[in-house]
Amino acid sequence: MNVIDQLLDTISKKGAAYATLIDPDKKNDTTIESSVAAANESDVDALFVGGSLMMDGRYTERVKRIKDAARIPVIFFPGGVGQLNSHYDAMLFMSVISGRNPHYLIGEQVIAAPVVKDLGIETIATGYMILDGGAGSTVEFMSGTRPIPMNRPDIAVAHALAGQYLGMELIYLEAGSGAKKPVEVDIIKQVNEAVDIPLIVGGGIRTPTAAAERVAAGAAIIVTGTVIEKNLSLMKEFADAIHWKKL
Ligand code: 1GP
Repeated sequence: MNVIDQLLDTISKKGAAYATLIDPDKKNDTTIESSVAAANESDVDALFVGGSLMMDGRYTERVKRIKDAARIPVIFFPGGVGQLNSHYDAMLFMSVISGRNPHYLIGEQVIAAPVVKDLGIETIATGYMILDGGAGSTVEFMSGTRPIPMNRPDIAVAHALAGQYLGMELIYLEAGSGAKKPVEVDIIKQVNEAVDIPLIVGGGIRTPTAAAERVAAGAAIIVTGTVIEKNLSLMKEFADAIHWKKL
């Protein structure tokens, strides 16, 4: 089964899926194997792998270490075309549809596409929407785009619908890694009512309760990164809160 079908199957069986973000940056060099082992053991459904910045030349080597240790799908969550390599099971083939920067709407994708074809990576078309999480996130800076204000569900709904009509398989509502405030429950509700495709929600989700509230509002996939880096044992609590349909 390909990775998108596995995710959709998980969403239908468990109510929602849980992905842990591992940034293969040098700051995580010593914790990669323990993070992946904890995810394997904690009912995490997928690893998202990527980051906005690469601070040394050993990124690909770390992705290989993640893949070698993982017993769940390793999904590339791209910060840029330079992070492409053969160690991913699939990738979010994303366009930053909340922004008006042509490089991140289509430029990176054109550079990446022939390499993706050559490597044979499964692509999952994803409309990526950056919302204002209050922390001036790295992704806002690196994409050179202005985030959607958190008090404008109408703007978020219009973008998500446009993403669906453009053929996206998923919509990603991103408050930014380390956001002060995660994506508002009300925005998730309104976007979920408007579109028919699954919503990924991430950025600033720090507690299993906050994750469960977002699933109840319509999130199909929850992503956590920062909070897990600090406390691996939280993964199981997040997984239990997100998987509301008990098998
Ligand atoms: C995934 O960028 C997020 O969408 C991860 O955010 O690091 O705040 O969990 P945190």
